Amino acid sequence: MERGRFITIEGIEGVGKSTNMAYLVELLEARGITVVQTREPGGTPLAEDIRALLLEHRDENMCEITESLLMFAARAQNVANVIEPALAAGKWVVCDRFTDASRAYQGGGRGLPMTTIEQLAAWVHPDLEPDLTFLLDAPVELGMGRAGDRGETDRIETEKHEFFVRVRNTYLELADEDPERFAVIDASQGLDDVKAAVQKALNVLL
Ligand code: Z5A
Repeated sequence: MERGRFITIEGIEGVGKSTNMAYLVELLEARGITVVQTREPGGTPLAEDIRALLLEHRDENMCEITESLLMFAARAQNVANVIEPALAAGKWVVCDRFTDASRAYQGGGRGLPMTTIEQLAAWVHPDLEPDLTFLLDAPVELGMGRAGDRGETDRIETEKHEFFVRVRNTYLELADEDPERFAVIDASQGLDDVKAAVQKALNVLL
């Protein structure tokens, strides 16, 4: 059986990852492709419990090493129990965030050495890289404004503006370094234009 394809969606908060993931799945299913949707941190019951730990507010400060290890612990579960079995069965997997988020948030945002993140990535998913990564890019203020309309903020969302600027810049650097894998989409456009850009980039892969 032919192995499925692995597509990830990245970007700072509020840029439209969930919205466009739903659209992407719609496009793939319209072509008769079986799609498995997942997200990170999360995607399995245990990984969703880890997600709750990562995002909840608590009195004790979570140090950046703990945060990174928990992100990769959740990822190990998602890769082993959802992503790899689906790809092996010929299904396509669409994942809301993956290791690029660790590179951008824990590497760029928190300042953890990229070599450490790459070591964790090599341990957790030695043979797995996305076939295509959509980077939805927009200024931090715009993303925060859209996300802010939802009300509640989680632990990571309470970070300062500069943190998200570093995250955004790291995402853009990653995309620059690997233009074959990344499709950078201007997410500040209206939703119809964003969707058209998503469709165009997907057609290249298809
Ligand atoms: N994290 C990490 O640090 N390290 C890691 O390795 C991983 C994650 C995997 C949880 O992520 C946190 O974990 C996240 C990174 C960290 N922390 N932060 N910040 P998440 O993906 O669950 O949470 P999120 O990034 O905060 O996602 P989000 O807020 O749900 O945003 P979104 O999915 O990108 O946006 P959306 O819900 O699709 O859209 C937001 C609103 O904007 C909504 O009302 C839409 O209708 C509207 N929208 C969307 N597109 C448009 C356009 N083009 N025009 C107008 N309005 C639009």
